[in-house]
Amino acid sequence: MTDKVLGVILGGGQGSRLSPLTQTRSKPAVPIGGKYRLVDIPISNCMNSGIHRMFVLTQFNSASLNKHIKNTYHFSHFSKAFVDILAAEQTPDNPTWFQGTADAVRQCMHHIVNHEFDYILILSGDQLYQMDFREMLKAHIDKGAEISIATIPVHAKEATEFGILKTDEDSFITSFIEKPKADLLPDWTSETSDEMKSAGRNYLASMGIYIFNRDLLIKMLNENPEEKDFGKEIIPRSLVSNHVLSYQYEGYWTDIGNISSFFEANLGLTDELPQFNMFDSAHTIFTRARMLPPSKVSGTTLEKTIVAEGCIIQASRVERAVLGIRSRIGKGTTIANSYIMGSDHYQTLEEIQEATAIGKPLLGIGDRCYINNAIVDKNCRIGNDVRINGGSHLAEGDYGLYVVKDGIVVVKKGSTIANGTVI
Ligand code: ADQ
Ligand code: ADP
Repeated sequence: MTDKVLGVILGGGQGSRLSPLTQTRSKPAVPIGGKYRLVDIPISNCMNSGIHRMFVLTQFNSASLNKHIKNTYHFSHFSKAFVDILAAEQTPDNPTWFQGTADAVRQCMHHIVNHEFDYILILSGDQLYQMDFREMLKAHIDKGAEISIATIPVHAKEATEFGILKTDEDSFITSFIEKPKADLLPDWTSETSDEMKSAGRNYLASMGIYIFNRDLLIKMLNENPEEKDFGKEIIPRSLVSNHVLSYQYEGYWTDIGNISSFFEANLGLTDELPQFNMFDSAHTIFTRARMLPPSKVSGTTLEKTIVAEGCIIQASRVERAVLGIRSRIGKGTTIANSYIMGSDHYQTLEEIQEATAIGKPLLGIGDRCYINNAIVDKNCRIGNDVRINGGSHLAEGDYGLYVVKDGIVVVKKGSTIANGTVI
């Protein structure tokens, strides 16, 4: 049945919650896990579920997203597979940006309906999880649903950030509220499995993953053009006259829409047994094949560290860190609890000699640095003897070359941090 499904990945509005990582690129292009981009996660979930036709809807059509999709997702001429980007575009009927998730799909519908499909699978672009959508589709069809929503039990302290719902005994949704205020929560508990209950996960949250029957989605988007959002408007209204199924999922799933959740999701990959399994050959995460050289490490103690391809590491110690492609880390440096995204290119020996002669920091992280609780975006030059120590003692804000958010220091893409700087 998966050949009757079209995937639509919501690639993000302005991405302000992930700023400054989204300052120069669109959200789907933000690097994750050392070598992937955010958009690789939903695309890989689709591919591993046999869904090979998808659109990525994005507000900003950045060069890096285009390049990544173009260089990564190649299919045989004999298959119908494609991954296409649809960016917000001005047309005579539509002079505006995407006004919300439903509006994004509405504005792209004239492209989407050119393809044959019975079901449309709508996915968020900023979640980390591995899910087999075939099982969700099977439940949708077997139970005669018109809309299915993937749901997950959550704790009270998270429940206010999600769409929360209640179901009948057949798992059809009877009521839904988008991001309820804390004082409303007592009315919204659900019966969950013993395992979930013992973890205090007594609320059923929407994962923002929807299957719609084609005609119903077209009808709902057309009949009320002022409805901009699935969670706020379309889903609550759909309950009035449609069969909306809750497809409950209890595996690992996390929303990575802001800096601290993005940071934790990345560092979580360094756990001894990470909840998100990158080493599962049944759930390959696809990304660009870059043909980089293997990484070279010298004199470094590595603890719980992910090292992507093409790195040159001479640090003393790296602990609980993700080192992205082409990372260069100098001698005597210590890195802990940090995501170093790496670089888009190497410096030539001549460039290195010239920069060294005038005391200009090299691409990568210099000698004798200490970096803790930080995200260093791509192509940064961190000089020698730099100390970056993130934590709650730092005042939040934008300091030009870096920002502090939730105690995490985020060094902006391409920044040069002078020798001896202390943050
Ligand atoms: P949120 O995650 O708060 O809640 P939203 O901010 O609308 O919903 O984002 C959903 C997805 O759509 C994200 O991937 C986002 O980047 C993308 N998106 C947002 N605005 C967009 C736009 N204008 N154009 C293109 N893409 C856009 C939703 C549901 C909740 C549910 C949570 C689960 O509304 O009910 O619980 O997801 O995370
Ligand atoms: P981002 O990670 O910020 O989204 P892009 O994907 O747009 O960045 O840029 C990555 C690509 O840019 C790399 O694949 C690399 O080929 C190229 N690139 C960027 N800067 C340089 C440079 N100075 N020299 C050579 N190639 C570069």
